[in-house]
Amino acid sequence: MKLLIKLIRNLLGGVIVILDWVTRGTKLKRPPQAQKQIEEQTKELSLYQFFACPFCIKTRRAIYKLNLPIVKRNASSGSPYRNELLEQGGKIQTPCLRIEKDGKVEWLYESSEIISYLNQRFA
Ligand SMILES: N[C@@H](CCC(=O)N[C@@H](CS)C(=O)NCC(=O)O)C(=O)O
Repeated sequence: MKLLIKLIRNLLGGVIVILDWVTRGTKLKRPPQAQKQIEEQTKELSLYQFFACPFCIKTRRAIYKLNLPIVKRNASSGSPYRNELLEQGGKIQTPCLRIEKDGKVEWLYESSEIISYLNQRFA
């Protein structure tokens, strides 16, 4: 039964991934110098995520629209990033944005919080 639920969830997630891909439109365009600065700033960010999680898809969509080259870390079972998320972030919940600034690391959970943070900083 658990396996069936997991299968249905992944199938639905796959459908949402495809719908997202088809409908996501265009990325924000910046002058090359501004985009270079963004690339520097986003080096301190990484997104811990599951491929088919609807909250992660929503967050990845915002990242795509803002044209941010943020590294994605797969946090599903068997991945070393899962332990990293649990041990350093505090729980297994995706999406989670790892923010490293001035030698300090912050783990930001909740898709809507992550999207607001990114919009405030990069929109
Ligand atoms: N309110 C959260 C919900 C996030 C959520 O429920 N994520 C699920 C995956 S879709 C999760 O991490 N579940 C824990 C697990 O699968 O171990 C958000 O908007 O980010």
